[in-house]
Amino acid sequence: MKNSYVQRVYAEAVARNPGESEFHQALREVLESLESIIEQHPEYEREGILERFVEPERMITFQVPWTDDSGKLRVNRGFRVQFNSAIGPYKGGLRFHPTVNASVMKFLGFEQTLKNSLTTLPMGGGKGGSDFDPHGRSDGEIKRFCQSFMTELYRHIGPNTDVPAGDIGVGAREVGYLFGQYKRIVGAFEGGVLTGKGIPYGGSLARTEATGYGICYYTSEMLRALLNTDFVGKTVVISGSGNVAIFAAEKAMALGARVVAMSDSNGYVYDPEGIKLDVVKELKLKKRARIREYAPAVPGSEYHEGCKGIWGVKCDIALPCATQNELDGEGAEKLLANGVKLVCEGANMPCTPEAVETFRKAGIPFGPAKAANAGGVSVSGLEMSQNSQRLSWSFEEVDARLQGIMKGIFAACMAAAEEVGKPGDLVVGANVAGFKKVAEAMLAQG
Ligand code: NDP
Ligand code: 2IT
Repeated sequence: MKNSYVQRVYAEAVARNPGESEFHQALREVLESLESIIEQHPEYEREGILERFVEPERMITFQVPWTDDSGKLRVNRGFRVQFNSAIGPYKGGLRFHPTVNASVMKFLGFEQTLKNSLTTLPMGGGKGGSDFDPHGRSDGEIKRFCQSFMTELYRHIGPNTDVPAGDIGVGAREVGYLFGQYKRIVGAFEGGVLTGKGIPYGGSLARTEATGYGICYYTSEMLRALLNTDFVGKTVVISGSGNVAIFAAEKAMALGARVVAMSDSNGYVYDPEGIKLDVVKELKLKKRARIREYAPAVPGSEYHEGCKGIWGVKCDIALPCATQNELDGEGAEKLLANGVKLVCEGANMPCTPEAVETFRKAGIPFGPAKAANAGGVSVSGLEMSQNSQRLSWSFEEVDARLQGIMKGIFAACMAAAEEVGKPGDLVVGANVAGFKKVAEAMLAQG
């Protein structure tokens, strides 16, 4: 960091949010990218644009009491970070995972602000969730937890103020329970208050697939523009086996690739013949089981304990789709040693700064999360549009719009990177392109 305004804002943000390493990491990467456009716009400093950009507009924490199946009362902590509303109502997912804390919420809300700007749809940035661990919980426990969570959250959200959706540990089932409780409390059917809803009550077709499909549409653009090739015949490794990973795998296969490894938080499976996605879907989406059960079900495949080992599997394309900081410098070195040709982030901030630097030094095309995984929130935006119209579009129509949005995001990242003298640097391009619109909107609104 060379610019004194950027340095000062970063130092102050670090001091104000002590110990919040994920938030610091996201801030540093973005602020470093913005130096040249900050220098071109002295009014940003005068108007405190960066100071406002790095400080959540509102941060809510609350108690979530719920009763487990044995009758014991338990308490978790709930969060909603309303990060930036310059270009639309706060929008972003809810995460239920034991690692959720203020730092994770702020990094995700900050990233979401830029991601949502890139989509071209009118959505500000937000995020929420809880340190609740859904693993091993019965359906009744999940329902009671969601109802208690919404009993506090409802007063902070609304179709024109803040629109949550899913993220890790929150899928269609949880969104359903959350929506039911919201409706019960406010006494009105406000479909646009949550996205990722089930199809019978206002969900959008293709929202389930959107994040994963969008990652592959973005990766296809990278392959075409930067390597003059496509997915056909490529070997792909995808970490995770949740919503994002499964539909990234589905689209990569449909585009002609062979996906040879997937993982969960315990370990990974390697299937040299190509992962059988119907088996993964059955295990992870239907049975909520562990990925290790894939190996006994599919002869010729292998299960390995430990999720980081997946980066040692030889591949052309790596798509980290599980969680933050899952791919570190060591993992990046292993991928390079095995001849990886492209890396594209599906999860939010899955690559550590060391991993990103390793790919950059090696000249490997690298797709940043806030651009590559923006397909999910884009279709959430389209779900809001459909709810406002009281219409629902066909799968094909939503998918066609998603493809158009992802191509547009790629083009915007390339153009912004070029504009600041970093051609082909999609990290810088995504940050600059996302920030410009947010900054202009903040300036205009005073
Ligand atoms: P899911 O809960 O559906 O799946 C998460 C997957 O990642 C599971 O396989 C899980 O394993 C694994 N995982 C989670 N935490 C860890 C961890 N600490 N270490 C190792 N593996 C882990 O979540 P999603 O697929 O929805 O989300 C995945 C990523 O994509 C997240 O970073 C999320 O923020 C991001 N994202 C999601 C969007 C969406 O629309 N859902 C949109 C854009 C980004 P296990 O089963 O063992 O828990
Ligand atoms: O990280 C993300 O973009 C999401 N979890 C999706 C958010 C949304 O509002 O659809």
